[in-house]
Amino acid sequence: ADIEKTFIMIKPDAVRDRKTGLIIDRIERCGLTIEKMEKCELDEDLVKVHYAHLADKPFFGDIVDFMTSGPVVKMVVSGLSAVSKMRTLMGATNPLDAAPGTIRGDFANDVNANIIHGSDSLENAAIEIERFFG
Ligand code: YYY
Ligand code: MG
Repeated sequence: ADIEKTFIMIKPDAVRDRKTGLIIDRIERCGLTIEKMEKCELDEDLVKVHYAHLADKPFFGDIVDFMTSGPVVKMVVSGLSAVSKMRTLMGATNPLDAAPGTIRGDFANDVNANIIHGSDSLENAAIEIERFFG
């Protein structure tokens, strides 16, 4: 396995509910390292670019509204197989399908407000790190 960097974002629901520390604890327990971290608010244009792959879905407006509803905590996380390890740790996109013990399985109830974002490939990780920290 290679050391990789991935882009992680704790979404507004989790920040509002003060789950940031619990989520960081789970990431570090997996042996992953927080390289960069910043709390910030996202503007609508950035959210639209980030979720452009879903622009034709009926729930796209809900994603934009939700992701601009309050501050997020954005991170660069590194470690062995960090991209896939974080996807496993996060659990399925829909919290109803996310296994117990995963971040979404344990903290999320709603597919739109599903607590955390993580890059889905090494290629997208590089693009997203540049998008949010470049
Ligand atoms: O990468 P991941 O977040 O697990 O899923 P995506 O398919 O990239 O969707 C991004 C984002 O869109 C998801 O985290 C919540 C929202 N969403 C939704 O509200 N309803 C769906 N049916 C699918 C996705
Ligand atoms: Mg995705």
